[in-house]
Amino acid sequence: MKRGTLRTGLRAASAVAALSLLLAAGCSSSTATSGTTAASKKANLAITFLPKNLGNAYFDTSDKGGKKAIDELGGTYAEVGPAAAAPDAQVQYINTLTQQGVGGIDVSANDKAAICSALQDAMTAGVKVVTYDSDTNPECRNLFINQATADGIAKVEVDMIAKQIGDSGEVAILSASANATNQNAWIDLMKADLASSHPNIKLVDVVYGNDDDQTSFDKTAGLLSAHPNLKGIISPTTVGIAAAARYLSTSSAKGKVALTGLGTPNQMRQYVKDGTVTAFALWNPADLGYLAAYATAALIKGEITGKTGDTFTAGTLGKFTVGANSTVLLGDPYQFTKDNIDQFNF
Ligand code: RAM
Repeated sequence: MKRGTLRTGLRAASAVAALSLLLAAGCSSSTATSGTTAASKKANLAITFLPKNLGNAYFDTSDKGGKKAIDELGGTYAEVGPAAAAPDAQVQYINTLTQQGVGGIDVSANDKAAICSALQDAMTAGVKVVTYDSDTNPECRNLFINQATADGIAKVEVDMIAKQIGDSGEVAILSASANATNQNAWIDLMKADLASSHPNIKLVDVVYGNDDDQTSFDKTAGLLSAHPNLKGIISPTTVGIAAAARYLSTSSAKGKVALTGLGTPNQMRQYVKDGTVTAFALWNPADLGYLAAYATAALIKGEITGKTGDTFTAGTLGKFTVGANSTVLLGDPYQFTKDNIDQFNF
C-alpha cells in the first residue's frame, strides 16, 4: 500500500471529535482574511475549501482534514459551497473569494470547464488554485491533488462487483452529477475494464443521482424496475451508494442485487452489518483535504510552483512529489468489509 493511504484512519475518531469542537466554536465561518499587501512579506495563508456541495459527509471529512493542516500552518481556514452539485454553481463563490483576496482556493470541481475562467481570473489576481477530489482542465489550476489513480479506483470497483455477482450478469452504475470530472473518468475506465476482462458482465445503464440523497434513492428504485434481471449496482459516489443501500436494505432485492462502489465507513456501516453490502472502497478523505491544504500553502509560500518533480512536506503525511500534469497522488483505494469496518470512523 502506498504511503498516505488510510494511514490516519485509525486515529480519525479522536481527531474528528476534536475538530467538531473547533468547528462548533465557529471556526468554519466563511470569512476570509484580506490579501497581503505587496509590501508585506508574510504569506497569505487564508485558504478556502470549495467542495462540490455542502451537506455531503465525504466533504465534511475532507475539509476538516484541510482545516487541521491550516491550523498547523497558522493560516485561516474557511469553507463555502453551493447546496446542489450543479456545473456552474461554484463560479459565484470563486469570484467572491478572488475579490476577498484569499491566498488559496481548494476546489472539487462539479464541471471541468464551467468554473475554468473564474479560476483563471483568480490565478491572475494571485490566488493559488488547487483542485482536490475532482479536477478541472489542467490550465484552470496550479495543482490537482488526486485521491488515488483513476485506473486503481475503476479497477477496485469492477473487481468487487465481479466477485459479488460471480463475474456474470447485468449491472448498472448510479453516479453523481453527469459532468463530474472524477466520476466520469472512473466510469470510462470501468467500461473499458468490463469490456476487456469481464465478457459475461453487461453494463445496461448509467444513471445520475447528482450527489443528492433523494434523487439517488429514486434513481435506485428506477434501476430496479427498469432492469428486472439486474444483478448488481456500482455507485462511485458516497452519496449514491448510501442512498442505494438504504433503498435496497428494505426492498425485496436485498441480498439479490449486489451493491458496491465508493462509500464512507460511517454511512455504510449499518448496511454492511445487515448484509445489504459486502464490500466497498474509498480512501481517507481527511488525508486528502490535509494534503491539499499543505500543497496550497507550499504554493502560496513559493516553496513549489506545481511543476513535475517539485517536492514538499505535508505535515504528518510526510514528503510528496509533484507528478505529471501538476498532479499529486495521495495513495491507493482501500476496501472495507464487515471484518475491518469497525476500525474506521469517518
Ligand atoms: C462523493 C463525491 C466525491 C467523490 C466521492 C467518492 O462524495 O462525488 O467527489 O470523490 O463521492
